[in-house]
Amino acid sequence: MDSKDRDLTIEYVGRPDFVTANVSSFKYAPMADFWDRLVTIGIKVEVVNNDTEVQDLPTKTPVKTKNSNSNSTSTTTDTKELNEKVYWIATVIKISGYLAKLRYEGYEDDDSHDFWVYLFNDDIHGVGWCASQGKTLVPPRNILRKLPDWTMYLIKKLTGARTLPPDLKSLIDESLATRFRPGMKLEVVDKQRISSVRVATVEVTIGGRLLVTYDGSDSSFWTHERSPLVHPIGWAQFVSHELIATYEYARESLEKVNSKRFSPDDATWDMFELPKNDLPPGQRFEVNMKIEAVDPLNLSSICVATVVKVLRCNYLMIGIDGSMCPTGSDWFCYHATSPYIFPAGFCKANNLKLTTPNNDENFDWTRYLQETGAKAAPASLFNKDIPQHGFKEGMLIEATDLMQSRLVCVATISKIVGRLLRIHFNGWDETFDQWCDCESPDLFPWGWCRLVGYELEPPKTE
Ligand code: MLZ
Repeated sequence: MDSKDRDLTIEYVGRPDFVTANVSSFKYAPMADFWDRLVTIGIKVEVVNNDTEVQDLPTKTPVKTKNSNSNSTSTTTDTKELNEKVYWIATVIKISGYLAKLRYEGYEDDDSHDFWVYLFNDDIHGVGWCASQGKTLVPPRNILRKLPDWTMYLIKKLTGARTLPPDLKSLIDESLATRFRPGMKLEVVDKQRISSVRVATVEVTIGGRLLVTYDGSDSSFWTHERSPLVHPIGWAQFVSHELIATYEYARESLEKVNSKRFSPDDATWDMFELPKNDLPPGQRFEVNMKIEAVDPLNLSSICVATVVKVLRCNYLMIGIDGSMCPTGSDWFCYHATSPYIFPAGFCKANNLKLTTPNNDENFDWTRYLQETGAKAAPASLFNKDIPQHGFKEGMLIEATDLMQSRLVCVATISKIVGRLLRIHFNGWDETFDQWCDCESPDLFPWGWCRLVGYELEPPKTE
């Protein structure tokens, strides 16, 4: 792993104006469902004591510390080998994504020695770990000077204290587990022709992200296993989506879906969270209905668009009015419940810029519908759920640049409209901004890159 991203993540987190989104706000982030309960302000941890000269200090006093959670007893020994890591207790003062600001026990209100750590780091453990591993607890020199009888102090401080669970490492590993593996086949939107899907093979998996290579080509694509752009084998044929593949594949893949018999390398339907088809009874999107939609090829823009095709299972093919290719190669597929489609008038109601056909400044929906002889899709058809996400404007996150999806970048939530977040990439022009759903799998908590071992793109500086 690059030291560049470690420094960046830690360097930023110490800034006074720095606010990050909580891990629990990200639906699909590792440990999102329990992190905020596990890691709270005030919990105590055992952390490597990097006060180097501490290594030379005599540790003659056998010390007993008792932790309320573990009931284990740690005894410091006087047989500590030189250069062996020693530890000390610290309290979590602040939490930022997967990082925490710690203060060594004994510094009380003195914040001048506070330091940030990745909580998943191998140097951080729950209280009781040193005892169980025969590791030594020694205070930093400053504290030792202040508190010669620090053992009693520690016992008092640790009584009833909360700490990290002893199995944190396995909880982390479990939350990073994926059913996708290199060699697996799936169907992925063709990045060169977004109206089609192609068969692709997984090359790399990392933190739920997938690097896939389109079969029969050298072209590859970074995406996420929960992205709406990836599908199980047989999906295109089943929902009647355009597919670029051999005739054999088309036939066999449909057979596989119908018989539910897949090859060992196939990504199967149970590996995907399929959209719910809960449209109001008797109501359907219809061809030629007008909507507003996030442009998948320019995610900073919400455009006037048309339902050009209705596929099976309520998938819709959509085209952007005024810029549709005559061949239909830039039509794109959103599910009817997608958070990226809106009823006509959505932008106006939310004071957002609507990209209109021919950039007509005086665009008016009523007139446009008359002129085109089309009708607007009824508002009742659209997904109106707004999850309780906890994101706030100004929060920093790590986010995939979906136009260059290899890049995970430092980003800020610059605007929130219901469940829609406007993601601004720090240092980059606003034309790089992208509208993302609050449940997008391409948004990550601060420290995620470091957690999974992926390079974080720093803000652009000039
Ligand atoms: N080379 C590209 C990189 C853009 C990446 C922006 N990420 C937020 C460019 O300069 O356009």
